[in-house]
Amino acid sequence: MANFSSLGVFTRAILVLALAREAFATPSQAPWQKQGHGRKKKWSRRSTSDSCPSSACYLAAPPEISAPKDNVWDGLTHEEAASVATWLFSQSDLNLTVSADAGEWDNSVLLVELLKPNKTEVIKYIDGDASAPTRYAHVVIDHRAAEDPYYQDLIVGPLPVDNTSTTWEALDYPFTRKTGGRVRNLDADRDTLYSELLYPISASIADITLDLWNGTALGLNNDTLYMWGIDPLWQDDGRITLWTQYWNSPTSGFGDSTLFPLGLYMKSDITGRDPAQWKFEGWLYNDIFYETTEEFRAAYFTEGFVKYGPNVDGEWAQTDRQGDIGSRYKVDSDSKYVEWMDFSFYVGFSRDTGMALYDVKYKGERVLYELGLQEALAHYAGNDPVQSGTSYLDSFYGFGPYAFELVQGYDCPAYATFLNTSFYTAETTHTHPNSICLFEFDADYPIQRHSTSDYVAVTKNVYFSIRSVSTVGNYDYMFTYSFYLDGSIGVEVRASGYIQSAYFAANEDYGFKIHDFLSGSMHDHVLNFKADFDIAGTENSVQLMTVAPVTKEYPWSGGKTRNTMHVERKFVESEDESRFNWAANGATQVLVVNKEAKNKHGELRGYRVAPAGGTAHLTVKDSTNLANAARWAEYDIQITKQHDHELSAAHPYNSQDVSDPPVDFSSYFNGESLDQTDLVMWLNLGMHHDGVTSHVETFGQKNDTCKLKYTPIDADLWSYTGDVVVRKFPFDPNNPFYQTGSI
Ligand SMILES: *[C@@H]1O[C@H](CO)[C@@H](O)[C@H](O)[C@H]1NC(C)=O
Ligand SMILES: *[C@@H]1O[C@H](CO)[C@@H](O)[C@H](O)[C@H]1NC(C)=O
Ligand SMILES: *[C@@H]1O[C@H](CO)[C@@H](O)[C@H](O)[C@H]1NC(C)=O
Ligand SMILES: *[C@@H]1O[C@H](CO)[C@@H](O)[C@H](O)[C@H]1NC(C)=O
Ligand SMILES: *[C@@H]1O[C@H](CO)[C@@H](O)[C@H](O)[C@H]1NC(C)=O
Ligand SMILES: *[C@@H]1O[C@H](CO)[C@@H](O)[C@H](O)[C@H]1NC(C)=O
Ligand SMILES: *[C@@H]1O[C@H](CO)[C@@H](O)[C@H](O)[C@H]1NC(C)=O
Ligand SMILES: [Cu+2]
Repeated sequence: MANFSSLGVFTRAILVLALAREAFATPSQAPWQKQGHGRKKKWSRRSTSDSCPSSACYLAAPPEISAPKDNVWDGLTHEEAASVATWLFSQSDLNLTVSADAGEWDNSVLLVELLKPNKTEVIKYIDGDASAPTRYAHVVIDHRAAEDPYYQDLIVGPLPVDNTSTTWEALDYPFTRKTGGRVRNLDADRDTLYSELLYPISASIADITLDLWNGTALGLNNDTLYMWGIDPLWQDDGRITLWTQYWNSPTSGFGDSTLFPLGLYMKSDITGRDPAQWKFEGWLYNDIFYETTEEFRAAYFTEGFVKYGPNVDGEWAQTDRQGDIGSRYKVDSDSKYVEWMDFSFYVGFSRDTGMALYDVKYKGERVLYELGLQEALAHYAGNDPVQSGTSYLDSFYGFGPYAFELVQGYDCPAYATFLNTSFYTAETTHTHPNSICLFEFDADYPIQRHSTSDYVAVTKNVYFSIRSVSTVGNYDYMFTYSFYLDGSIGVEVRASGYIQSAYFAANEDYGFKIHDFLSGSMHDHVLNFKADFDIAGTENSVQLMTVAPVTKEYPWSGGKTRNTMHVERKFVESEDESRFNWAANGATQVLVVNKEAKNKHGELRGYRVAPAGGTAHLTVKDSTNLANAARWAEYDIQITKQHDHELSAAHPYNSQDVSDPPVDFSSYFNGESLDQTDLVMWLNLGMHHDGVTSHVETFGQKNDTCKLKYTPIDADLWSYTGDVVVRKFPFDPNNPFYQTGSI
């Protein structure tokens, strides 16, 4: 394959339909390399040769090369770090204690690393003949041997260390606050805090914690509760305030300890280093603040006191593999019916709009009656009448007739399952073989992971895609619907092919000059999808959940307000308010829910609809070209009550009578209630386009490729070790050890 330049487009727009109140993954994919072919589909298949030497058939290690310059950002060597550590401990004015022996009133070394060299010096080295910049170490000391403990940033050098020229000085040039590289340490007395304050107070209500949760937090080995709290500490009016909460203990090694809060909170004033000055300041339970233990105790033992249960570790909280690995996907090729994991759906196909999905079920319940393309608009603009006058509505040409055979190994993985599509034209039925593909794929990131000091869990993000490509004129639209293990569904459009270009003269406001007398022609793509959700039945509502900043006083905030945020919920009541755009900063979640269907926690069941990588509605307002032919392109999200007579957002002949088109989408909005009714979402994906040039290099790829043998790249999962630790003081380079711990 030769190098080639392309006036092509590689762009995408994605929506995710995610299960509400579940984490979801955003799909993303690497751009693929375009074959150089136009309307006549001719491509050079790359040969798969068996004549390669057998060694070449394995995934070869990348060749070793030599960097042109030293990597001056690469950190200290073991020897440098060890020599700095040794030197620091010989500086009596630093008064250091080795970390393992250091208590709350001893100084210790927190960090020894390379001080990043100044760019001014580095440039002279990497771009010129200067020698590499002098190296310095950045050191942080935890200075706790003082009434006012502090962290101290130091610069130590020059390196290598010697006893005459190496010095330390405060590092503060990178900081805006010039206080000699010192920052106060509010965390110096962690052990004393528990032993002198938190455990004794916890002991004073041990009868209550036993009664509530059959446990205590006393600092004993048989504790089943523990306490931790806010970060950062409250720092108001010169006082330091700590809030701690009780938590249940995990019963497994999965690192899920953040899932078991118990809802009882303790407030204390921990200003200064003298525990005698610290003060317990109250309890909070069920949003009621009690200033003293006596007050809390009295309330607790009063009849009618509301007690809630504990969160308890169990399978629900754990990330280990549960259940068997089952069959993955099944296809009825004749009926075009597909099952993958907990999903099932039917594939429909039409001349106007190509592939669509119907009766999409998750765990046996329908979530979408219909999910499919309605229309694709390419609205151009330019200083000439042809570009300015062009606004293709592509269903006129049809997506079905242009859904050609897919290229195995390029459009879809070679192992994909392929389906045929057919359409009627000129008294014939045409079949395009292999024009829909179905395949599983491993995302380049896991869908879940967690590590602890002695356990790691990670789950492959295997997803399932169905794809077709319609090449309508110069443009190739690649449509992909993807299904994920977390229940989410991705809708993705990628555009490729050739741009439509403009003559360059006086066209500056509409694009870039990209060849001798050529301009890219700016245009908006907007593609409308119908998503007819049915959540636990057809009667559904749309909830808008907005995260909003708020200034608020709480029962526990001591009469002061706090600047924070909260969630505001409302429903889209009718078609009078059901055409809108994605909120700035992703602040508003759009949820299709069923008010009558709650999950076991009492929350509404539903799907969230979210943009995931670029959506757009039409920039042009009240388009002169289109008049009423594409009102569907005006907003990101539009919701109507379902009617059998409001079947599609568009009509393939809308372009023939733009003022009075066969389907004027805006007339669907006539104030009907959207409260618990069968509703349809009309969602736009889009891209703002502008031609630029690109040049594709093949980076020395040979024509012949060999089949990859996977055996040598299978990972040995039991070789997982964790961190390699090399002790620096004393320096012990020959005895590394392994540990996966929090620092
Ligand atoms: C040095 O640190 C120790 C505690 O490790 C402390 O007792 C002593 O007062 C400190 N010396 C000076 C001069 O600060
Ligand atoms: C790096 O730049 C800072 C800020 O200009 C300067 O204070 C510092 O001395 C420089 N460091 C070296 C090693 O030249
Ligand atoms: C620096 O001095 C220490 C003792 O003060 C000595 O052990 C060490 O060898 C000296 N290092 C160098 C490089 O002279
Ligand atoms: C309470 O905790 C103790 C000790 O942890 C345990 O032996 C006992 O079974 C627990 N009781 C209940 C009711 O869970
Ligand atoms: C926990 O240990 C302490 C001290 O060893 C003991 O007094 C207490 O009874 C134990 N609590 C339980 C619930 O076993
Ligand atoms: C697809 O079309 C090809 C070519 O006409 C035919 O051989 C094949 O059986 C068709 N597949 C299905 C599932 O209909
Ligand atoms: C690849 O094949 C083409 C046509 O056979 C040939 O012209 C070209 O030189 C080959 N390229 C390489 C890198 O072998
Ligand atoms: Cu485009």
